[in-house]
Amino acid sequence: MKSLAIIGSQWGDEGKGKITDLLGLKCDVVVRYQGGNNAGHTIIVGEKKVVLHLIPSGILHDHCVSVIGHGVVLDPEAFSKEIENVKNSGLTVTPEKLKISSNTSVITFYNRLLDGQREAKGPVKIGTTGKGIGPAYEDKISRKGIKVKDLFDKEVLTEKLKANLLEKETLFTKLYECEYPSVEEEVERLMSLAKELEPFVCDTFSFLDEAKRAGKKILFEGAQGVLLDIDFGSYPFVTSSSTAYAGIYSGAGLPGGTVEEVLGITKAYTTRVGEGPFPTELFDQMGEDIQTKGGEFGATTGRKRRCGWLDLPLLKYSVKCSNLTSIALTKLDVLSEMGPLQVCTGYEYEGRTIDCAYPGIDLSKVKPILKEVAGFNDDFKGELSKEVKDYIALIEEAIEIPVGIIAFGPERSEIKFLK
Ligand code: 2SA
Ligand code: MG
Repeated sequence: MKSLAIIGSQWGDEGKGKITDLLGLKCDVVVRYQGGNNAGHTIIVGEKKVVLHLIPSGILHDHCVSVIGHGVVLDPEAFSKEIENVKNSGLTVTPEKLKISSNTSVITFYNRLLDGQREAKGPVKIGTTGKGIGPAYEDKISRKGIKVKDLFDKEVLTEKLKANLLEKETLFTKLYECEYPSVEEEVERLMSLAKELEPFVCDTFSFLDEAKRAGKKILFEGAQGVLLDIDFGSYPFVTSSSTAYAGIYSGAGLPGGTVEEVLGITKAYTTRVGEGPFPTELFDQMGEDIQTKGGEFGATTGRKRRCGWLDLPLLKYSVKCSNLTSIALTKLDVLSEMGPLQVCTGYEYEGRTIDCAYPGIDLSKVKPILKEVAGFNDDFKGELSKEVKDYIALIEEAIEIPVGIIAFGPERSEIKFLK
C-alpha cells in the first residue's frame, strides 16, 4: 500500500475511524493534521468500543507511530482524559507510539469559554462542539496563540497568556459578562496538565521527514469533512481548520508531496450536526428511521445528527476539492430494508440546473433534484445484489472515481474491498 490520506467527503461522521483503523494495520505512521477534540472517531474492535477524539487511530496498533501534527489544536485537559480512556481500553501508549509536535497550538480555558459564550449569546449560532476549536485557531492566526512548547516555561507562558487575555478580557467582562480565570490560575492549570503531555512532545517535523525518506507508509487521518473546510466548506457553518486535501502538508508539518492515494470516506446517505444548510435533509419518518437505525448521534457532543439522502452534487464537489482518488462507501447496511431510496443528482439553482456544487454556492437556495432508486435488502457478505451494485454504479458514474471499499457495519469484518 502507498502513503495515503483518509478524508471525510461530507460533513464529517462518515465512518473514517473504522477505515483508518483497518488501513492503519498496513501503515507505519498515522498523522492527524487538523482539528482537535471536536472530532469523534468510534472504532469497534471485538468487544471493545474505543472513541478517539484527538489521538490518531494508529494508537490501536502496536506497530504504528501516531503523530499529532502542528495543524492540530490540542486541549491538554481533553488529552489527559483521552489518554486515560485509551489506557483503560487496554492499549499501551508510550512516547515511541505517540508523538506530539512541540509547535501544536493549545486550546486554553479562554478559548473554550469564548466558544461557549458565543454559541449561547452571540449573534450567529454555528452549532459548534463547544470545545474552543474556533477561538484557538483565531489565536493562532492572529499570532497570539499558545504553543505546546510554551507550556514548559512558566515565565514564557505567563507573558504569552497575559497578551492573549488582554483583548478577550473586554469580551468576557463587557460583552458576555462572564467569569474567567486569572492568568495565574490558567498558568497553573496548564502547567500541571503539561506534565502528562511532556513525554510525548518532540520535533515531529524531523521524525516525519526521516520516516518519509526511509520509505515508511504514512497515513494522514483527516477529521470532520471537506464540507466543513474553512475555505472549501459551507461557510460560515464550517469548522476552523483545513479539512480538505490542501491542509495535509502544512498541518502535518511534512513539506513535499507524498500522498499517492486520497480516500474519501462517504456515507451512503448524508448527515450533518450543527447549524447550516442541508439540501437533502429529511424531515419525515424516513429521516427519523435513518437517524435511529444509523445511531446518528455526535460522538463528541451526543447531539442528534440531521439525516438526508445522498447528495451527488456535493460529493462531486468534494472529489474535486480533495483530489480524491477513490471512495469508501459506508453505512450501506443502514439503507438496507428501507424500501425505495432517493439520491440527489443535481440542483436547480439561480434559474439553471447544475450537477456539481462550487465554492460560494448558497446551499440554502438550491432545490435538490431527487431520483428514486430501487431499495436493497442485502447482508453484503456474499455477492452484492443488483440493487446495491446499481446504487454504487450511479455514484461512480457521477463522481468519476471508483467506490473501492464498502462498509456495512462497525466491525473490521464488515468492510469489503471491491477494487
Ligand atoms: P467546531 O466545534 O468549531 O469544529 O464546530 C464547527 C462546525 O463543525 C462541525 N463539526 C463536526 N461535524 C461532525 N462531526 C464532528 N465531530 C463530532 C462527531 C461532533 C459531535 O464525530 O460526531 O459529536 O457533535 C464535528 N466536529 C465539528 C460542528 O457541528 C459545527 O457545525
Ligand atoms: Mg465523527
